Amino acid sequence: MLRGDHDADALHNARWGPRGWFKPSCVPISVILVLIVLVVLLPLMDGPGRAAAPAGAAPTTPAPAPPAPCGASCRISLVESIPEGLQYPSGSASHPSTHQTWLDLIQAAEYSIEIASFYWTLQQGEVYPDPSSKQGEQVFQSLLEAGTKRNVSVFIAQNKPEPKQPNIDTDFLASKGAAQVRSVDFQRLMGGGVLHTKLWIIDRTHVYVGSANMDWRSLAQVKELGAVLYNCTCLANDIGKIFDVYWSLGQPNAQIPGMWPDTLSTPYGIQTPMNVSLNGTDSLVYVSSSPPSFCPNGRSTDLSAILSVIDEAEKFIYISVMDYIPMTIYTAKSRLWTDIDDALRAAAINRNIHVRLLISLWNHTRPAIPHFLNSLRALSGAYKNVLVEVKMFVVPSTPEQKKIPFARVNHNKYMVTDKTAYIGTSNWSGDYFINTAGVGLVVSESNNESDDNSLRAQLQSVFERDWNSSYAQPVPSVQ
Ligand SMILES: *[C@@H]1O[C@H](CO)[C@@H](O)[C@H](O)[C@H]1NC(C)=O
Ligand SMILES: *[C@@H]1O[C@H](CO)[C@@H](O)[C@H](O)[C@H]1NC(C)=O
Ligand SMILES: *[C@@H]1O[C@H](CO)[C@@H](O)[C@H](O)[C@H]1NC(C)=O
Ligand SMILES: *[C@@H]1O[C@H](CO)[C@@H](O)[C@H](O)[C@H]1NC(C)=O
Ligand SMILES: *[C@@H]1O[C@H](CO)[C@@H](O)[C@H](O)[C@H]1NC(C)=O
Ligand SMILES: *[C@@H]1O[C@H](CO)[C@@H](O)[C@H](O)[C@H]1NC(C)=O
Ligand SMILES: *[C@@H]1O[C@H](CO)[C@@H](O)[C@H](O)[C@H]1NC(C)=O
Ligand SMILES: CC(=O)N[C@H]1CO[C@H](CO)[C@@H](O)[C@@H]1O
Repeated sequence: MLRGDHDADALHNARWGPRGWFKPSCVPISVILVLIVLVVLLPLMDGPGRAAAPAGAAPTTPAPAPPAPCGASCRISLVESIPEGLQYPSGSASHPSTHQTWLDLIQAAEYSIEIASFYWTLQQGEVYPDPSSKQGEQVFQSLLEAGTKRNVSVFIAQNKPEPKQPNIDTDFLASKGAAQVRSVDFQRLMGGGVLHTKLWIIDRTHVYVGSANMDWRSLAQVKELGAVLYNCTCLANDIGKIFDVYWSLGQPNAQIPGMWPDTLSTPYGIQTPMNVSLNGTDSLVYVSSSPPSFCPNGRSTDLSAILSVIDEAEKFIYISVMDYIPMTIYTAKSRLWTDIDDALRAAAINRNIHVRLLISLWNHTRPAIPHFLNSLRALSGAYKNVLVEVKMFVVPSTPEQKKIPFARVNHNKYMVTDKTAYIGTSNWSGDYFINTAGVGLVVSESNNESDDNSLRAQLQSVFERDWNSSYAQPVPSVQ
């Protein structure tokens, strides 16, 4: 962490130290050099770098700075929100809650908290009075305290709110000096889409990535899945570059550059994952990003990550996403978009991979979704060993819970195969891979020995727990 400060120290020693080049005889040259450096660097100094790594050192560095070594220090854990009232048989997979994990992350922060987010309604228990909104309020108060009393720099990149629906939470944090907030305007930058990423980076050392929005319902009333990484500077620095992209695009009048600065490039992608030990398991990891125009050199796009995980599966592909629809649905005219659908059909038919989809059924499910799911399911048995199974997950509600708007849904966005765990932030419709921002954490084991405790194996257990549960129901038939 504080790579900026380390760099500053190194610079300081080089300049003034016993073997530095700053000798009285070269003062005029030095002055010119310093001026050149200032002219080149100053316009770029506006990264989230004050407490974290400065994006500012950018164009002078030919290659991305090597990440801090992680050694065997990285810990990873799945994190879940299980909506109030949902019950599984005892002994089922269970993981730390999003609520507790977020509180722990805020407490752990010494220097910086960077959050990329869609919208903020942590505090809106007043608008939808429900006792379970306490958890969101607690997270909000804890962030406020970190930003005001603990001298932690809080940086928030959010999707630009609609004028009629301001983010009261972030306006408040900014007005108290607790956070610096930037809004990314997709309408202006991309002509559509949203910042849909849900990402936390603490001290460029710990990370949360997953499906949970900055919404009290995401802690108590919506089913969410994510992962938390602790003491993992190498991955946190890589993921920090994705935050830097959002932060730079949140400046007034920002444009998507034709070429991103090299400091935002990454050596880690589909072909060249990072070799890192996670809880002592040798793992291969990379983080993908969407849309493609937000990907500096080396960053794998989220769609290519998903397709590569599908293509590398040898036995099964289990997918749990809220929406699955092979179309673009937020465009003026909806269009067929079959990139993922084709890959799944090819896996089932050409390679006899067992495919299972667990999609959400709730009040806001688009009527088209069951049509596409039934079309996939109908492939089963078309040829020997072709098996595509689909179920829909329903979060039941009491009459009281039914009154909470946009709650009581399985909001998970992940995929697990016999090789790989993919934990994302996007629903699966074309839009998310064309003009909407999201990320995917892709983890596989670097040897072939099956490790019952790996992240992949744990994610498989979560999928099977949900698939086997009474909440997973047949797809409604369509005429
Ligand atoms: C607050 O943090 C800034 C930068 O991280 C540091 O320069 C300053 O000394 C800190 N102030 C206190 C009171 O700790
Ligand atoms: C992270 O590292 C610190 C210092 O080594 C240690 O105290 C802490 O327990 C570690 N956290 C986790 C979750 O491993
Ligand atoms: C990862 O590390 C292992 C041993 O630590 C090594 O054998 C392997 O070649 C490395 N893989 C990559 C992709 O660097
Ligand atoms: C769905 O919406 C209808 C009407 O808006 C409402 O009566 C019903 O309770 C809602 N169901 C759930 C599960 O929220
Ligand atoms: C893992 O198995 C695949 C084939 O199943 C093989 O191609 C690959 O080399 C193996 N990798 C390691 C690290 O053993
Ligand atoms: C990693 O270790 C932590 C405890 O330090 C545990 O909670 C978590 O489940 C482990 N994760 C994996 C994938 O083994
Ligand atoms: C789910 O059910 C299948 C077969 O019905 C079983 O093999 C598997 O162990 C179960 N998994 C979990 C996590 O319940
Ligand atoms: C881009 C977009 O509108 N995404 C939607 C994905 O699903 C969530 C949960 O329903 C919505 O809140 C988002 O608006």
